[in-house]
Amino acid sequence: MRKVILFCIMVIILGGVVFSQTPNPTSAPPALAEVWLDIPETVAEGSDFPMKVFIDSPDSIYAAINFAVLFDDSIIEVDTSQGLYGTEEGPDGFIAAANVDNDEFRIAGFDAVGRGPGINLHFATLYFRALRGGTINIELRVDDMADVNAEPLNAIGTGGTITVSALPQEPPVILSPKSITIEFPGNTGTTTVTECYYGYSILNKPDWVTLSPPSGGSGTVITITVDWSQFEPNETKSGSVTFLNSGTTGLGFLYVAATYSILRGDVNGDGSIDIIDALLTAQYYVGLNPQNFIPGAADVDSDGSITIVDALLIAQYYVNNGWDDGALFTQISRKT
Ligand SMILES: [Ca+2]
Ligand SMILES: [Ca+2]
Repeated sequence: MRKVILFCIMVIILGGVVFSQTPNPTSAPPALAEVWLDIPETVAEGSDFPMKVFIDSPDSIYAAINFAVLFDDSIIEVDTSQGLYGTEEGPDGFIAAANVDNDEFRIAGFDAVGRGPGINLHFATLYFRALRGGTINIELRVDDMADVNAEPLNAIGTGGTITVSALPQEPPVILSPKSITIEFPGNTGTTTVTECYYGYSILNKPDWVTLSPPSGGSGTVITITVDWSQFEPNETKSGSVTFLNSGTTGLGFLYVAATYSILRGDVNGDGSIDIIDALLTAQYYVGLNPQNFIPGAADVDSDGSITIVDALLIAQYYVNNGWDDGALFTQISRKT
């Protein structure tokens, strides 16, 4: 019984071979089609890169294809945010569906009139992202391919090799200088990020400083600006800004010290006490809002308010080349 079955199978197989060759028994079978990947040799870690799919089909019009790209998904991944789910049809391509399943990117498509014959036909562009350093093989597996007559088309898939170059490893954010001192009347200082290829962000900082830009990478010059309105006269504050290395979760620190060292009576902060300071204080008192006026330096009699008395005391200082609070108060009390 087993022989009979085997015989029947042989007849069917032979019959199929004979039948398939019957229409034109003298013609050569069509040349093998090839589906291949144009893979960049080297890409940088963290970068996006395309891979083009080409088809060589010298004899046949291809009209349907189902293939998969296989790769090490710990090194690269499909960037499904680009194109149509990580794919884009080439001028000689057609895509009906695409799906990523970890290390396998499957693509299928059909076209009623087909494309080809020809070689170097650009079927599609696939978009990937390099995750980390390493060299991997990429395989292209053709599962099904058919010509425009819906006859199976013998095809091989050819992949290749790609090397992802790793970025330098650096745990913390390195700054130069690592500490800065800012003194009134200036309010800014700078530091430069010297090593942070993955980019930095600011984890925390004192509320009296702002940093610009708040994120960046190697080579970024950061300007630190002090808000003097949060200081009392002659107060010194210090604190640390903590930077986070986005790639390695390493930290970096910048120590900032700031002193609001104002001179009592020097209301414009130019380093000397003169009649201009008296004038500005008088203007402030009558509501003229003079520019560069430092209220913390103007209440020279420390009574909690800025009045014309403070302006007079500053003028007195200028004339007497020193404070003479008692004498001035005597004069004022006589007038009142
Ligand atoms: Ca002054
Ligand atoms: Ca006062």
